[in-house]
Amino acid sequence: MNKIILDTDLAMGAPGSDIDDGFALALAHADPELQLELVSTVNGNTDVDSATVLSLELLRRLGVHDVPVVKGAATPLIHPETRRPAPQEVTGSYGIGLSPAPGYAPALLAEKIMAEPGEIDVVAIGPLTNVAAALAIEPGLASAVKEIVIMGGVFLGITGESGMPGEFNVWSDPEAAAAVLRSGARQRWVGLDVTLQVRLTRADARRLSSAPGDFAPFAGAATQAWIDHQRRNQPGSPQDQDSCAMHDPLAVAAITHPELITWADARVDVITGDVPGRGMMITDLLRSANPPAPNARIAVAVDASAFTQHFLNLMGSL
Ligand SMILES: [Ca+2]
Repeated sequence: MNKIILDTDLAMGAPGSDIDDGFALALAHADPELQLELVSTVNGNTDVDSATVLSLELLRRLGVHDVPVVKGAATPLIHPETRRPAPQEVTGSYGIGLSPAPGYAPALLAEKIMAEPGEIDVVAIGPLTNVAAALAIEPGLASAVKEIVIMGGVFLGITGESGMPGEFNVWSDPEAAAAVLRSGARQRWVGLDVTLQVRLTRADARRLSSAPGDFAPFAGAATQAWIDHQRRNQPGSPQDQDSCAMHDPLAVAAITHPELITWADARVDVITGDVPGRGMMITDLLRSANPPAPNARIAVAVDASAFTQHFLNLMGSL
């Protein structure tokens, strides 16, 4: 059994919102080899208050009543002015009657991991603000965490967008990503190089919609809505393709099924500061005569059909 903490900017459930964090949470619950210890929320795709109530709401929908949710960072490390207000139509409508755990995500993350050194993986599927803060408040964390598995980065290419040449989670808080990369913690990064290849089609969404259970039909409808949203807003982009990428669930799957992915050791740095390359990764694949010391393992290829089979099998059971 693998104990994990899921750190997420979950938005699934709110109309027109991104869905892959929600699927990642569902996969963490459905995988019999995973034990979800804690959900921590972070500003990213959505504001942190919305992420918190939507996480509580989704756990209720999944019938999970014993996993605490704790609220984390409301802004990136160095851009507090980017804080977004929590929309009343979300915070007033979801998670009614449920409460997050007291305290703050970085503190609870550090406490849980230090209480069981070498036993807990962190799966980080939003900006890395909470993880960086946890590493800062508890210097022993980098060696006590079993591993940090991150959905983030693009290592072998670029997005082709000048406004966001790197991947969203890293671009949102590259200073936090740099802190994680420099921490010495064992870490694997699952980036756009592979996550754009694992996709749900409209046919997959229809199959989910017609499955029994509470989650699958809800998720099927949310998937159709998200594919429609991408088609309207990013037509022809790698995100679109009339299907949607399961970025975050692939990071969860990497814990129990690392064989789905081809990994490479690398020395990774990230461009920080308010510069045009903000959030881009500099990836050294250790091929020179005197390579630098590796600090991460990165995903370089994926068996997309094997992932989709694993994923849909488990989703159909919810
Ligand atoms: Ca996410």
